[in-house]
Amino acid sequence: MKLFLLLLATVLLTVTLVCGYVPSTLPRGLRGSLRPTFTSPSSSYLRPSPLRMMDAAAQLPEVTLYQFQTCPFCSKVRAYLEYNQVPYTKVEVNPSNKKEIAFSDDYKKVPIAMINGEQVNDSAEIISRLQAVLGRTAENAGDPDEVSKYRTWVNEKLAKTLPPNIYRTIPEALTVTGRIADTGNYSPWESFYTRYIGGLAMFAVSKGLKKKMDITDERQALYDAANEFVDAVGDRQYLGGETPSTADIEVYGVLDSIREFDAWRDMMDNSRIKPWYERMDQVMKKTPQPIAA
Ligand SMILES: N[C@@H](CCC(=O)N[C@@H](CS)C(=O)NCC(=O)O)C(=O)O
Repeated sequence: MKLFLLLLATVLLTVTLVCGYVPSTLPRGLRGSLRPTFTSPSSSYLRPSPLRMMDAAAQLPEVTLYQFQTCPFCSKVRAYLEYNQVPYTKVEVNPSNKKEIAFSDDYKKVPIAMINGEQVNDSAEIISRLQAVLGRTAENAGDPDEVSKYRTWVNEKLAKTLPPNIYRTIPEALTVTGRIADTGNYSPWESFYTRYIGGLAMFAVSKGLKKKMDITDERQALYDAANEFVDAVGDRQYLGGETPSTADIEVYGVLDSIREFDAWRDMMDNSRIKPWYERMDQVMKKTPQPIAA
């Protein structure tokens, strides 16, 4: 019975990491500690580049991001912050007890951001609020309708193709849960279970997701999604034209969350996204990354 409960707890814990397909309710014994893993870079490092200069009147906001390191929606927000050279503090949330976001009464998902002391929930909302604070347009660059369409597509389609791909085989699933265990805010016990039992559980769960999404070949679904975006970009450098739109930044952020996995490498080799991705890499690498505390 105890073994069954532990197994169930781990399945729920891990499934939570596939972004809310099942609500996470876990035993109190599985606890982590508040651990801000990154602090803001020094202010001199953060001077906006001429390319991405903010409105003169706009101030850099104070941002704390409550997140899971491996969550695509969190990666999307990080990409937006880093593209715009906004310093932020990262707080890794323990997926089992979520005590780091205990202040949030109703909303229990990540990302949550505190922007100038105000709580903002949901990746799209966070990015919208940042845009307002930074004095930027919603699209950043490009046609507003097209950018808006692909910003919705990022969450509704692209992000959903990731779990069946990253947990496709047992070795792939174990690699992913190993990475989650390494980067997440876990106790040693949670880390062990997430890595091994969670990996096996996620392999099984991913098959259910695949069926639910009516996907026959998960890799092909990923390549098709990547190619769909590339086709939308067409002859342009980015969807935004000469500079990335908010949708470019969001697609990049979501795909970057699987960068270390086989699915990402296969996507690079078998879809047409590589040239766009490399252009985005260049733009993103010009931005400073958060500094480990
Ligand atoms: N629409 C939300 C989705 C957020 C989401 O599903 N987050 C997942 C992690 S990737 C989560 O917090 N799951 C935990 C839960 O559902 O309890 C967004 O874009 O921020």
